Amino acid sequence: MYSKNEWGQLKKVVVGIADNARIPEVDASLRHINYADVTDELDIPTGKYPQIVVDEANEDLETFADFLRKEGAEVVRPDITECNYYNYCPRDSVIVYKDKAIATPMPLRARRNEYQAYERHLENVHPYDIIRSDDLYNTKCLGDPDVLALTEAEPAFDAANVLRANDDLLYLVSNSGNKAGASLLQSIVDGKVHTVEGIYSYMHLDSTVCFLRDGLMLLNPSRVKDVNQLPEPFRHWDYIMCPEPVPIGHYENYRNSSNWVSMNLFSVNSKLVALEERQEPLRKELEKHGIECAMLPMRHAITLGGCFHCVTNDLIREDD
Ligand code: DAV
Repeated sequence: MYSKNEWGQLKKVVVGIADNARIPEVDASLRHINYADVTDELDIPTGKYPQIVVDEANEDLETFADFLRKEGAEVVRPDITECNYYNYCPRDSVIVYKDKAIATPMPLRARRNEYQAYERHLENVHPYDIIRSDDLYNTKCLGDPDVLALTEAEPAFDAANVLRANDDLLYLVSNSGNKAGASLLQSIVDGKVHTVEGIYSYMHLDSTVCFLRDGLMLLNPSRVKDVNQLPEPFRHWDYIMCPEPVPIGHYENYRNSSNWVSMNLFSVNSKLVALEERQEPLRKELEKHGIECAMLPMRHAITLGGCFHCVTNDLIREDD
């Protein structure tokens, strides 16, 4: 059985790799989903990431993998392949839940086969592929942050739009996941999919909400002002409002996330998390709730768009 929450004792995990990471040539999907705010397409830096970024990211991923091994987890890695995007964030391409591993219908065309780099570590993976015709991308989103990138033409979502809490799953409707995607997920999983809308329009849920244990979550106060913006049953959970992130910078004009990737932590269990090493204010808050923090480097979390939650896929955890 696969894991079904974000916090049970970790047994087996995929940790990403940065080799061959690149920004693909601009097409309708990349333009609308990742760069709707860019006025001039020529400002999008396509091609391979600089080697220094890849090397430093790999060093930090290795440090993180060593830490997880010392905590008793089996760590597996994606194969090093030529890629159209990257294998740095295995979180985005597959959601495991109870008896299922679902390669989600990712809306970015360049990412459609990304799960294959670690498919051999999964049992019974179901790929849900889609056409990704131009109708899936809403041109009205260009330059208008209030308009989402995806239409409802076909179900599309990244696995990272979802967080698992035993029998409940929280699904963010945003640029990287539409409502049809939530319905598709609901038709596959044995759990209740709750959608949340209007709190964050860009990529993924895991720099906005983080589940720490059953009944306790970390919230991004710039996106969630009131717990009642969340669906039941999460309105009744205790929560920690995340302190302002300590900025960690990014490499030249490569910027794939906000500073809030600071709260993209990864739980070894409900009492120990891996946290980006400069986030001391968040560490203090977590410690008040009995959660110890391993302060680890992830120098290119903003450059590449992912910290410890994004760069993992926690395949097996003990029930909790
Ligand atoms: O807050 O910019 C980070 C992406 C997480 N996968 C943000 C989204």
